[in-house]
Amino acid sequence: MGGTAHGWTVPGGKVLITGVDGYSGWPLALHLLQRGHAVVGLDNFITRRRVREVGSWSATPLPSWPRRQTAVREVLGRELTFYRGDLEDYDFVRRVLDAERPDTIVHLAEQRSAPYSMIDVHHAVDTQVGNLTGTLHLLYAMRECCPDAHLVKMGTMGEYGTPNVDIAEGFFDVEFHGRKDRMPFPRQAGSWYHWSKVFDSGDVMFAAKIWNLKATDVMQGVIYGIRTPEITDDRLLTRFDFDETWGTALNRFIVQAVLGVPITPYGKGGQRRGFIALEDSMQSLRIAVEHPAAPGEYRVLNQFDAAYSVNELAELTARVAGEFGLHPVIEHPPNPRAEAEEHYYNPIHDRLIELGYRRSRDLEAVMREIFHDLLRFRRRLEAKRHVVAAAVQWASADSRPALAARAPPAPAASPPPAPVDPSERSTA
Ligand code: USQ
Repeated sequence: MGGTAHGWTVPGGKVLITGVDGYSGWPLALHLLQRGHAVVGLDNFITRRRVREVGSWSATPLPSWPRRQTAVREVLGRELTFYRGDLEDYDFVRRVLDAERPDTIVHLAEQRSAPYSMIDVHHAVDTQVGNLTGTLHLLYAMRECCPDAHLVKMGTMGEYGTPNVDIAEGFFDVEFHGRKDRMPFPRQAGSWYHWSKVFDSGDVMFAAKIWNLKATDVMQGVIYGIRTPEITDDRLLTRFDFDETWGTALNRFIVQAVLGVPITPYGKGGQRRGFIALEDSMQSLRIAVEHPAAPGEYRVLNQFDAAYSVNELAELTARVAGEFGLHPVIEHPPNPRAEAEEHYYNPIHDRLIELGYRRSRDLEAVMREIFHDLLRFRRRLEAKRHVVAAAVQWASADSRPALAARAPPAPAASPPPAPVDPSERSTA
């Protein structure tokens, strides 16, 4: 039972979430608060700025941070403590950990987009330096201020790539030249972003070993969805990205169906990935928080619910779209990425199930829910339809001209003015 120092009786105790303003961070805060945890959030709002940088915004209008905090108080009747600051500032990180002494740190505050990391050299460097610096700062500050805390670090299934063998859950047994050992499963990432997660994994594994820290590395599959049970009021909606840089596959396919543009499984469309609903990703993170790793343990959880090819998702999207009177076509644009388009894919994902994970939502039901919500925000999608098609090319060293060439719609199609965000001066 964690949290005894703070008087909390729920396992996991006081939880610090870095990146609390993000797509996953926000619903995780709501979920853990509802569950009875004390939650402290930290963010520098950089995702809002980065999404604006590529000319997009969230399909769901995002309240300013102060309004989010007020909504939590009014709807959930709970307080969400918050620190605004940057993980690249070590003094800030140490001050927060020293003041809060959390039982658990869920580290989500990283640049999370593969295409964004592939725009050009500056975005590649920004992604890798930022992600690794933040993680190292957290590890050092944990060592200094709260060495008994449990770190739950957001990694990605994409670290493993798509090998022609089953993918182990972190470690596997190897026999080579007559000798045996248990070793980390090989990493073959597919973007500078995914490689930053590989390097992070090595750093977390090493820190757990030298400083006896408790660490869980979450190999997260592609998340889809717009709601969790705690989102009972529009003020509690999380962000929902759909542009080519920030939107993930299924979310984008549904937006394409709503906009009446072709659904775009890239290339042959046989790319298989592990997918998980937003609600179930929150369930999994909560399970990781409430079942900490042991001191010195570096634990890996492959966190996805089921594997689908992007073709399967495109076909399902088109079918469910029909229920909403939409009749999208499916096209196969040339793949902007460098990835296998037909391959074996069978990652093991047993540990979360052993810890109690159960699928709470069926894929089609979640799709209907997304369609239902997005149709309400259709004008916000219309206003940004020019940023949906792929512009960032893996083969190019500089995709900035292609990004800049995307023309915004004519003024007549502009949306109503967005609510003003006092902390950011615009919505994201
Ligand atoms: N894809 C298409 N058409 C599209 C968009 C994507 O076919 O319009 C394909 C991609 O080529 C890829 C697959 O769908 O084969 C997944 O792409 P994605 O953009 O949904 O996801 P990805 O870039 O892999 O990254 C996302 C999150 C990242 C997380 C990762 C988990 O942005 O933060 O780490 O999913 S995983 O994919 O398991 O690595």
